[in-house]
Amino acid sequence: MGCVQRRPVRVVLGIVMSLAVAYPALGAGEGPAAGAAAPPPREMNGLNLLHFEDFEKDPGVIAKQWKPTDPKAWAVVEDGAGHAYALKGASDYTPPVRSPHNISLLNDLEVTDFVLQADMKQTGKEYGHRDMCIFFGYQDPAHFYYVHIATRADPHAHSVFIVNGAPRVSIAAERTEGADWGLDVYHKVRIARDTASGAIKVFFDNLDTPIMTAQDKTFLHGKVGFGSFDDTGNVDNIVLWGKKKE
Ligand SMILES: [Ca+2]
Repeated sequence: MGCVQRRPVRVVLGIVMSLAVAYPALGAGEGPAAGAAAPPPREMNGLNLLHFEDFEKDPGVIAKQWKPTDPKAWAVVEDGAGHAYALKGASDYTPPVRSPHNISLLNDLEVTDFVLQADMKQTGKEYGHRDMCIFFGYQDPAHFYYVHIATRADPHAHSVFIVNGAPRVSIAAERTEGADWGLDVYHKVRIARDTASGAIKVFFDNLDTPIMTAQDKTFLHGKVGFGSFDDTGNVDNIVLWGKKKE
């Protein structure tokens, strides 16, 4: 009985403390916090909520949900008021064709149309190809799409890419000249995919105007994931709305 009575008090205290820590950070205009996040909307663009991950759960449960190219390169770390999923360094992984080395895929879930959102913080040094990546339409190690968000756009950086049994090819129709990751700051990143039209839209902080667009129908379903071509960074508050592959 003693345990039954005490347990709710601990839970409520935990929630109150999480909110108390998280809200000052938001109020100070420092961008999304790494700690507790409000539950996401059940629907986005007509798509149902399929997955929400804030990395505050049991590490064993989290580990089963993700499949990295090298498990030793990733860890759930303390960050600000809570925890985040950190790509700490180079993965011991050589892709079959020229494409990112550091990938962690959300296991056991394939989507067709989707909206994927996350808070992302780049933790590497500043240079032109300073990047973080989002993966989708993932079929196998040589067939997938990825978005590379980097400081300066060029043929191999800051674009939407397809890996289709050959070294990656930029397929962006429109893109900005680059993105400023800044220092120790989380950015809200969102990818919207519509398979009927082939549309791919990428948003960075501003969720109204995309920083990149593309149109492609090569892969109409697949897994999603996060990572970097060859840098480091943290991911938190991952939300996936979408249609599961039948
Ligand atoms: Ca978190």
